[in-house]
Amino acid sequence: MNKFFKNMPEVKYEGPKSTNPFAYKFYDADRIIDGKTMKEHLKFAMSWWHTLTATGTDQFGDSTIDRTYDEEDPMKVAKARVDAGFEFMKKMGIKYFCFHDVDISPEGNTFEETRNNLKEMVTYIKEKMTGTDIKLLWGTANCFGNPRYMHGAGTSCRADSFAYAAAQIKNAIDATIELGGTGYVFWGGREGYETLLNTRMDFELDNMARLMKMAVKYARSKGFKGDFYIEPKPKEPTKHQYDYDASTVLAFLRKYDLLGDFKLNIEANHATLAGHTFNHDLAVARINGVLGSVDANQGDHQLGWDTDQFPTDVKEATLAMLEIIKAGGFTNGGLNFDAKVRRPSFTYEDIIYGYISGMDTFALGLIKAYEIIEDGRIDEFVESRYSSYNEGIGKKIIEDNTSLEELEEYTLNNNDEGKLESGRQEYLENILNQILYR
Ligand code: XLS
Ligand code: NI
Ligand code: NI
Repeated sequence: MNKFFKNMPEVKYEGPKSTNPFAYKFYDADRIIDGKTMKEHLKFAMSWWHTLTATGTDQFGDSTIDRTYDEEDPMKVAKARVDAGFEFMKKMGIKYFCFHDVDISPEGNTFEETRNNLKEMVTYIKEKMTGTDIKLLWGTANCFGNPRYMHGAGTSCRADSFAYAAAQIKNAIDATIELGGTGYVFWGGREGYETLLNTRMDFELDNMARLMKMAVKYARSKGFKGDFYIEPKPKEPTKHQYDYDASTVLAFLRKYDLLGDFKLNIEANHATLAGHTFNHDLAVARINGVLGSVDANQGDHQLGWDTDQFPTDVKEATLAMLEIIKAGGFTNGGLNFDAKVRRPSFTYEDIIYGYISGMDTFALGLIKAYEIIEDGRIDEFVESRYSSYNEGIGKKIIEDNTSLEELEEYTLNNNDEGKLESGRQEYLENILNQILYR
């Protein structure tokens, strides 16, 4: 059990006063809040890629982090990674994980070799899962890293690249089903464009939908009952990503009649790159009934790219949890930390600290979100703000029981428009801070 995370104790809840760096201060897995345990509310998941494979490379430098787990042969490294991952999840009390095909298994020299590697790794992971309560939250295919996807995958100008992506996705779906995953994600890393001078946008979007429809048809035929997700992101790697934000993705899903099978996987740092708050994109998903799963991380206010940091911002987490609670909580989805330790944080301990910060931040967010709901002042204010629609002409408007003519008549005879009331943003912000910091 203690091969990689040596000399590090199991991480347990010790409460806010603890100074033990290897303890949760707020995440108390079995604490019941509103009839559900914290672990059921939050459904934390480990991201295979950032946690077990990412080595700290960036545009300016090589790896700073060794993730070879004392092995050299790629399949042996992949298996050691599974051992390390399960050791880590058990130590942290994390019950779910997520992966891309290439995170769990190395690419071979031919597609057939790649496919065989994946099958072998799925068998290995399945054995590891046996006898544990660790589950797969979602799987996905990395159709962006390999140079063959330089023009896109589903949106590539090359039919062979489209076909290769389809073949890869078929196998990633098989892996997801075999491991009991309840979700399958499409994050279109290269599904976008750099310039309209060489791009047929309509053609590419039609093809992207074609690929998704084939994926749904195939997965359903194999008995997959989970959700498909699109993960919106506005830019990076391409200049114009087709899945810009929650609203853009919703329009796409409606146009291509995919709403019955797809929900959204909202990522914090992607929402902020789109110029929104995290809770804005969660709210857009919620009010449209498609809030499926969440990639929890945070960006950096001074940097304009996807920094994928572990969340530490309790206010942001609280506002996010409010949306998730209002959406009725997670069913097939959960909270995946699409987050990585910083490049100079190269030790195994650093991964543990990263997850403790993310999990404590969201646990505190959950607690504070319920405190806001129980306090009731914010909800009460919002309720009263719209009260002119509870009777009279307002009621007629929201019951779709009036017309421009009637409203003109009403306005002509209305000698008393009544007084407008303050939006009270500052009053509400004071309540929020009072609850967050008491
Ligand atoms: C990249 C994405 C990616 C997806 C899965 O920005 O967040 O990690 O979550 O492909
Ligand atoms: Ni991201
Ligand atoms: Ni993500």
